[in-house]
Amino acid sequence: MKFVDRTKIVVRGGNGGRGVVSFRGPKRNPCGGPDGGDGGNGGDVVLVATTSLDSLEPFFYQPEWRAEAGVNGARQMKKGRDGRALVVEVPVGTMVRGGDGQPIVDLNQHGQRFVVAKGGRGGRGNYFFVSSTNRSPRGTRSPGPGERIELFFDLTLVIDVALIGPTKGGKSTLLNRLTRAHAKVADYPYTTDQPVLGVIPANENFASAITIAELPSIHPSRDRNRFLHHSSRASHIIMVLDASRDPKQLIADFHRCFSELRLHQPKTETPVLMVLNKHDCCSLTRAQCRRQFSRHTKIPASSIFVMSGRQDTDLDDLLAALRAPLVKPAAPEVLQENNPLNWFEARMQPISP
Ligand SMILES: Nc1nc2c(ncn2[C@@H]2O[C@H](COP(=O)(O)OP(=O)(O)O)[C@@H](O)[C@H]2O)c(=O)[nH]1
Ligand SMILES: [Mg+2]
Repeated sequence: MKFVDRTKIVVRGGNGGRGVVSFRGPKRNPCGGPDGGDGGNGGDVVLVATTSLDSLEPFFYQPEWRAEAGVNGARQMKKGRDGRALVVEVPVGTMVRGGDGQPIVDLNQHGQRFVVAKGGRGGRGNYFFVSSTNRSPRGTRSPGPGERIELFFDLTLVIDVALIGPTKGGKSTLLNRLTRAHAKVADYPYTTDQPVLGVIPANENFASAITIAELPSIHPSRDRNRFLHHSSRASHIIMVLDASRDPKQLIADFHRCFSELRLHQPKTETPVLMVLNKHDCCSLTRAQCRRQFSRHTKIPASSIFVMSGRQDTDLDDLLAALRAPLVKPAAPEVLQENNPLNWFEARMQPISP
């Protein structure tokens, strides 16, 4: 599956149905009185956030979405049926921007619904215009077109833990150990080129599961590190480093990765845990490794885990640190400054249970 986290789409509400001009009785006989019905309203396009998607891939293949048009009115005052709303599922964590780049809504809760394009209003048939002074109107009101809007989607994964680090540190190995993911493990650089997700299931002691994403390794070329922004909603970041490297290189790896992280994800409150991996190839004891690393980086020793992702069977300490209280996701926010609050509220629909 292709991981797509940015895409542009066009949505259109359905056009309103036409109202008709008609008269009762024989064809075109105004004596029978007008009976032309109204057209139905066009359907809205409604975005719904779901946890069952984790990529914007469907929009990559289908960039245009259109709701159903309203049905035309008919004789005998029959109103046309309203067009059905088009429900478009987007992954939780999708930020929706308008064509001008202005944020519209951040869909960060499962089930959140937002009407992104309104359907056009149905036209009026001539029966609607009957009045004491105009008993046989021949006019109609034209139907409204559905709203057409260009949208940019920006997905930030809603995950609990982000695994980051330089290439070949052992991120994929650790992910596969912690979860049932099948991330590709190989001894060549940049094996993982898109985020890989895994889940640590809930158990009798912990009621909630933990979602972990391995983000592609940090690259010397800055523009290839934009995946790091996926760590911004995580409650923990784990940086996996290769402890078997020369100590100077290890510290340099840490500083390089840390400054890249801050560049793409400036939120400083997310705790960063350090995994010094490949201890099996390291000459120092675990305690020495931890002490030395802590001294040079000022990272507290309690946040440093020296391990061997390949050999260790006991990952309980790391798991206990991850189970520490999770940061709550932000509540839905009003984002579009140009639009008044009531515009926004009218479009935000309640989350169905
Ligand atoms: N000796 C040793 N090798 C490891 C350990 N963890 C991972 N590796 C190896 O390091 C290489 C890179 O691992 P990988 O998980 O793909 O690293 P990533 O690029 O950070 O995802 C692979 O050949 C792994 O088998 C470990 O704890 N000890
Ligand atoms: Mg990998």
